[in-house]
Amino acid sequence: MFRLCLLLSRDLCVLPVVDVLHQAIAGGVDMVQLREKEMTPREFCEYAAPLVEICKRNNIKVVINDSVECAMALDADGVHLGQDDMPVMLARKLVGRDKLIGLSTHSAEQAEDAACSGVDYIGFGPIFPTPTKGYVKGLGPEQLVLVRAGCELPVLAIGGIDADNVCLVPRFAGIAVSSAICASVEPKNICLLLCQSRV
Ligand code: TZP
Ligand code: MG
Repeated sequence: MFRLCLLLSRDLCVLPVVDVLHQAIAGGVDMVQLREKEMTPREFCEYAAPLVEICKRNNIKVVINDSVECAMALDADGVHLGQDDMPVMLARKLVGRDKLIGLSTHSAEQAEDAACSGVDYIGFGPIFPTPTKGYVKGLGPEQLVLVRAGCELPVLAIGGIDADNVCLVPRFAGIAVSSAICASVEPKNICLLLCQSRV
């Protein structure tokens, strides 16, 4: 089970991305997802390689958004897939049993389907509205109870979570957070606050 996953996106960061990562690690994140939608695979691999190394040195799990190929090339801990990405079964064939596969889900039905799909954890959201992905409406934290009823996998609540609303997210769920950490001038303190809410 993961407590706090940082969704690290360079363009959201106000501090240098390496500083954000170091501060987030110091603040207690236990997973990092590298999420870049605009980079070419070449740019991404060059950008991500040192970040993967920092996570490994600090024993923090690091997963790559979308790209099984980049995850494998970088020897990351795993890959995070969306509903329209490579089917989980095929991704598993490529990455093997020892790597993590996460899957984004957006309804209790998708979470239930994920339960027997071979993934290691699910993301569920958006919990709250968030400009990061253009969601003007959240599903609401209470939906996580339905998700839990149909899916025993570790679940990361995602979408619009910050230090003010995190208390509304049930504690059986971990949280995945991007802008509240990346866009802060004090990422470590935000992470400490977010982590406190999970104990
Ligand atoms: N999937 C659902 S909401 C979201 C993703 C990738 C964005 C999360 O970013 P933030 O800034 O924490 O809302
Ligand atoms: Mg995706």
